[in-house]
Amino acid sequence: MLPHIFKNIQTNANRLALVENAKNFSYDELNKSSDSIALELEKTFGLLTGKRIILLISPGFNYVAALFAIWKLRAVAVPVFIDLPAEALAYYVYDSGSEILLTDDKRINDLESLQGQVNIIDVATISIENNQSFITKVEYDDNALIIYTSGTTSKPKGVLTTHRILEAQILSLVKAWEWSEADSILNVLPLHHVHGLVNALLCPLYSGAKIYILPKFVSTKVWEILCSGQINVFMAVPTIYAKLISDFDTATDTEKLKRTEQLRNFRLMVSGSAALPVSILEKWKSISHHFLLERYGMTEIGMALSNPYKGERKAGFVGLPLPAVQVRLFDNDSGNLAENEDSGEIQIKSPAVFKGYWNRETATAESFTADGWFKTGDLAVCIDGYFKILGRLSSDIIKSGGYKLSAIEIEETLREYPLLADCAVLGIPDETWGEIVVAVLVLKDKKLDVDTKLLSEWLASKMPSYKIPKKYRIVVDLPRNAMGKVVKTSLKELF
Ligand code: MCA
Ligand code: AMP
Repeated sequence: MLPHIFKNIQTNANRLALVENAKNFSYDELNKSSDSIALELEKTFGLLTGKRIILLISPGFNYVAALFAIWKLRAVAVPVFIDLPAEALAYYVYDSGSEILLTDDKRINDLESLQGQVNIIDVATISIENNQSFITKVEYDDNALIIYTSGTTSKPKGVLTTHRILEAQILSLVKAWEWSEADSILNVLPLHHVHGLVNALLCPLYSGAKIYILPKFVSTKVWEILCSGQINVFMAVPTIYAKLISDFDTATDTEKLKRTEQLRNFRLMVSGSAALPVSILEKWKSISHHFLLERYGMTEIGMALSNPYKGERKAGFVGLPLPAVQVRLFDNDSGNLAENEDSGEIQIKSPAVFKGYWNRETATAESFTADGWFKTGDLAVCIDGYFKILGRLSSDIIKSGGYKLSAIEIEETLREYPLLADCAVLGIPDETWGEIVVAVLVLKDKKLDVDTKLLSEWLASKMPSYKIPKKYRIVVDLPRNAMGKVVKTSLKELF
């Protein structure tokens, strides 16, 4: 993927690559800036081949320049959530074995507690040397990226991909969705996940297209850029469409007409990362005249299923296998493939499947069948060739606003709170977020109460804010089955 992108950067040197905060950056500027960062890092730290480097930079030019510098150095980029508290960051530094953390002025002053554990570099202070280029020896089978994902174990695991795997993920979408250099996308997604990073950043850069980038989703700002006449592609999670719809509903009739006219001109609008409710699809269709293209993917496999770019899109379905992706539905009860229209676990083989979980051989081996199919943990049916997601095999995985959250991880952190004897974390359905995280608490001293505002503040120092429960209930004891396992379904009634 990188060799192609760098050729592309040179052939497209004068083309506009990124627009951030009304400032334009060409492909050439990206190239030069990433060269300067790579030169500076190599000068300071020596050869960095295979070394992991944490990327804690807001979405924008500096992020992309730093990412390319890491790749030019043949190092491995580890992007993390930009607002991650320092205490939580320490886990990613330790787990990935990163010796360098690249950041910018937004975070540079609040990372003191990490001094001594990792070398912290503010990329914005590296001066751009226009007359010196960095000669990269990057290869397709170099490790390229580690993206952390929550699972059914307590701590997030790093999903490792090489440049070859990344290129397979990109090419499949470039072909299927007909990306070209004439495209211009608005990217409002976080860049520590595949959706924002691969689908909405690397696909356009691979194609020589233009990216309008926002560091954070702000509904009014997004509407403004969508209606600027500069954009023809948009991708988001269902929650973002829900938020845009509720903003649209408050606009004047003239404004509504203007927005509708602008959206009509788009080439492509995509939804993914979580189930798109048909109500949102219908409402967005009435606003934009676009039948959202819903697709299905996962950090470990890139995108696997997609409604067609040309051809029939079906509401409530995630479509058909993407180019080079083999998909099967496996009935884990019978140990056979699901037949006819029966449900089964989605299992995948493709050149876009990850290399393994970072430093976790057992977990990697367990995530594949003996004959090499990746087990997604998602349940689906296939009707007339179109796949429909029915849910997850594990109820401990929660999808909120497109983020995958682990109930077990949140529970383990909660249990460290001095006033709590036990807890159970679950996801409950929510119109805007898909699901929201809620927690049921058992107190050590049953006569006392717990201030849940203080509890949330305590959690905010340990985990990203999107993992913090939005509601709490206190019970005397958690209901358990004969095996001693908490019966979470009965706890849902409390909410
Ligand atoms: C923000 N909050 C959330 C979430 N996001 N809580 C639960 N779930 C969330 N997803 C918290 C905030 O920290 C804040 O907490 C409160 O909710 C309100 O925040 P608000 O400002 O209204 O939200 P926001 O900042 O507008 O964020 C909503 C969002 C964001 C834009 C939908 O969550 C987002 O960018 N989601 C996209 C995630 C994504 O890209 N997932 C892809 C991974 P407080 O009030 O306490 O401060 S999946 C993937 O990559 C696979 C491969 C795939 O298929 O795509
Ligand atoms: P992540 O592990 O964060 O990459 O999220 C991947 C998970 O998101 C998948 O395993 C699915 O459970 C879910 N997902 C992604 N796209 C869709 C979709 N279109 N419909 C339903 N679930 C989806």
